[in-house]
Amino acid sequence: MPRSPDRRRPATPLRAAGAGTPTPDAPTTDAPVLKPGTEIKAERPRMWKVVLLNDDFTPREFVSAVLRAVFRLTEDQAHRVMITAHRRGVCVVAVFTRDVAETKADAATEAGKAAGYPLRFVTEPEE
Ligand code: TYC
Repeated sequence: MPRSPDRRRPATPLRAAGAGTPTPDAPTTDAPVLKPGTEIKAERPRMWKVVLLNDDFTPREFVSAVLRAVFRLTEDQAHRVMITAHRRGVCVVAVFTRDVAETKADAATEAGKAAGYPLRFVTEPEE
């Protein structure tokens, strides 16, 4: 599925002064130039939640089995997540980088679809 770029991240990485030699065809005007020796700290990538949604049709045992297979939860963890979604409507399964969260949510949703169930997992950014 196509997705839009994350606009909250700066498009241009920070460069320290002297880190690269400007060339005539490489504009440097919008690249922040830092004093030599300035410490550059990388930000941690934003993390994404995988959220399990309740429905009225998917059998509980099937939900737990998918949680174990796709998210590597133990039997006890899978049961707790499943029963929380069943009672409250939603439950956070785990948190990953965006790509991993989307891949796992899609795989888990597809496992339900392949078995004829409306089971759904969605992703959302943390914070
Ligand atoms: N509510 C479902 C039932 O009663 C079980 C279920 C639990 C389905 C959690 C989805 O995310 C879910 N069979």
